[in-house]
Amino acid sequence: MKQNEHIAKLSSGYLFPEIAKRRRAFASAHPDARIISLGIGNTTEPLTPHICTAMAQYAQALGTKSGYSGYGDDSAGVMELRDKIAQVLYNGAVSAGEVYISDGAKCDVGRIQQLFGSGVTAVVQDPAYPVYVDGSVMTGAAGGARVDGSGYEGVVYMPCTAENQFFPSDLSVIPENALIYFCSPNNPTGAVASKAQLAALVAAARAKKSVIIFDAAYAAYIRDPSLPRSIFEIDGARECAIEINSFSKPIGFTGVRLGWTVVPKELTYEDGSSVARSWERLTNTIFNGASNIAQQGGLASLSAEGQKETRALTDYYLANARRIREALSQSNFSAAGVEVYGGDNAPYVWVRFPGRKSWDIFDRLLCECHVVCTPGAGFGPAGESYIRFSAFGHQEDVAEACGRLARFSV
Ligand code: PGU
Repeated sequence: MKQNEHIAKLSSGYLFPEIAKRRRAFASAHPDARIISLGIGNTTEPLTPHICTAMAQYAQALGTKSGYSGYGDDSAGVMELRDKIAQVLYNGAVSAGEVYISDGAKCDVGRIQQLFGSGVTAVVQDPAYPVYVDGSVMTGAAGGARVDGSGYEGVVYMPCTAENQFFPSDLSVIPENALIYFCSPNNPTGAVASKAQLAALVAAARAKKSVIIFDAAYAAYIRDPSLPRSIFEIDGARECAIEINSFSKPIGFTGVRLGWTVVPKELTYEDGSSVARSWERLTNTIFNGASNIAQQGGLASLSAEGQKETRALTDYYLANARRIREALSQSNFSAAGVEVYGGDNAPYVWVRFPGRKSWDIFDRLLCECHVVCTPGAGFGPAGESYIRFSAFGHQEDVAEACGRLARFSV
């Protein structure tokens, strides 16, 4: 049996297991070090009571004749949840039938890549969530070998750095027949695109007959009311965009697993056929629906009580982000020219160390502060010299990590 040639093109392991490996190596050499992880964006706080109770009650009922249920009628999820998402999170800008429940945004990125196949070009913000590029390489959508420090051949990288306020300066690089991955609030930079910026993106995609895969996994962290939470707030997006989203970060479902994808009815292939129809064909074939227990939790989160809990939980992580920002703005950092971005409408703080390598800073923070971050270079060539801090952590751990950062000599 030969290895899938596309998977063979991937030059290194997936970013987060690589980081975990380095952490483990350090921990085994320094068993007394109390390492604090502000690396992977993994939620740490308990499920909230209303949501947790709804799932527990549903799970109990599954143990009765009347409360038991098996597979759903199709893989798209329970209609009540689809409807509630359309109403509560999109104010009716999308319909229940356009909302497809999933086991998480990451899984749906993979299925979307399979949907469009190898004939498309991947366009990404640089830096970007690694799944967009790695997954594209695996499906053969992104050409060739990895060019060290400049990414993969065949992927179009749109640099998003402090110089352009983390929005691509030149959307004309988008080719025809492309899948454009766009994440806002952004992982890793924490930047949120404005309505005008997203309108420009939609116009560019439509002009090039390309499709935007809009990842709104962190929408619940937006506090500035002028910032768009969905691509479907933009006129014309229904003709050119798919939105993926997740319950992981708003309500701590990273382990429970629940997300959704919106495929609007107006979205068609160049021959006029419906993208939603082939999405249904694909998902009904290779996906048997999200856990019914998880779906009840998602539903509970969209009640008035659930929304209150969601707000409190996301506020908790945003307070961590604020604290991390403050620590990194102290004189030991600012005197060395360190710049701090993000963290106000997103749970990530993105930090630039001019003239330094991000893996070097990662190693030094691990060795000297026993704090794990994520090296920016892992998110793409333009992430070099940056590191990402995740705000997902217990408040007391974040406070401890910030204390250690205050003693770090850049
Ligand atoms: N989309 C974005 C932009 C993400 O950052 C993440 C998680 C996901 C989707 C995943 O959503 P699920 O619904 O839970 O599948 N990013 C984290 C975790 C790492 C990972 O590999 O997913 C991070 O640290 O970047």
